[in-house]
Amino acid sequence: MDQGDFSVIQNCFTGPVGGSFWPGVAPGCERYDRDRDDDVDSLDVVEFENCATGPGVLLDETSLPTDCSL
Ligand SMILES: [Ca+2]
Repeated sequence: MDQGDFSVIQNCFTGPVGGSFWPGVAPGCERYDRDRDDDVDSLDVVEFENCATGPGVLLDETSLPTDCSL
C-alpha cells in the first residue's frame, strides 16, 4: 500500500455519514470501509495508513506492519 492506493481511498472518502450519491460506500470502495460501518471516514483512513508499506511495496499478509490489521 502506497500513495497510489491513498489516491483511491481519497476518491472513496465519504465522511462519517456515508456517501451522498450511494447508500454507504460506492461500488469498488467496500474494502476501504475497514470497520464495516458503511462509510469511509477518518477512522478508516487511519486503519489504512497503519498498513502502508511504501512505494511499490506489496503488503505481505504474513508479515504485517506493527499496527496493521486486516
Ligand atoms: Ca467505515
